[in-house]
Amino acid sequence: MGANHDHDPYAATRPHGRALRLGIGGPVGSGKTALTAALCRALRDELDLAVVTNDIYTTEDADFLRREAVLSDDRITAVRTGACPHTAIRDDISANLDACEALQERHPGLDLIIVESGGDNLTALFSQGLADRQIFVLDVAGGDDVPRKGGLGVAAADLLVINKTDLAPLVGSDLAMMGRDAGKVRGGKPVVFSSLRERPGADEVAAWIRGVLHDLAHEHGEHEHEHGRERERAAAS
Ligand SMILES: Nc1nc2c(ncn2[C@@H]2O[C@H](COP(=O)(O)OP(=O)(O)OP(=O)(O)O)[C@@H](O)[C@H]2O)c(=O)[nH]1
Ligand SMILES: [Mg+2]
Repeated sequence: MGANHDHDPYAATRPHGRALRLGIGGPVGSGKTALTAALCRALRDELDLAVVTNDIYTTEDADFLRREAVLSDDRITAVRTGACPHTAIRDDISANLDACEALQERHPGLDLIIVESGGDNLTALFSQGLADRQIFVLDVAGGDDVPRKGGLGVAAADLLVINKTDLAPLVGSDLAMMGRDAGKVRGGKPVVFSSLRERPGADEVAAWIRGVLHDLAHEHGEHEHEHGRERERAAAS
């Protein structure tokens, strides 16, 4: 499994010699593991991928991903946080960083490491020292007033995913209102609606990740170009 790196279109997205680290956070049961599994299936043939999961006492999320065989076992690492889940992604990120570094050592060509947080509250965000980008997953059955109430996760994540749209008619959630309210607090950052039950491909989220990698490669290319020009100017003077 993993990408063929004879021709490595993503090499330029690793300017610091490591994979992009993507955090996936959100309340308990909103669909973080289901999304992680879907993304592995969607991206594993084009990207060199690994996953870190966080659970308080168990390794259930990692076990699920292994059972589903979304990646080979040596690409899935479980971190047992043993405390509030947000502590491990925000305040003391060392166990997660160690897990990422061990994966990186085992698979030097990694393009992307997905770090799934344990289910938490609406204010839980990843430290930027751990995640380069982050996705926050809400569940429509958690209440259609959640985006209006805001909270750091809803407002600040790079991508907000409102999942389980198939349940909206059953629980009476107003999806249009959720989208409008999320838009108001997110300052133009993207929002995606998903039903991993009805559309297990997570196409839009996978496309967003490709876009992030593409932009990073472009930025890196510009940076290299500017460096080259500086070197030329220095040589000419
Ligand atoms: N109806 C419906 N169920 C979903 C959807 N996405 C996930 N689920 C189900 O919701 C439950 C919780 O999903 P998980 O992916 O385990 O949620 P999680 O956010 O990882 O949960 P924690 O890690 O325990 O916080 C599972 O039974 C999933 O099958 C969806 O789009 N629609
Ligand atoms: Mg989970």
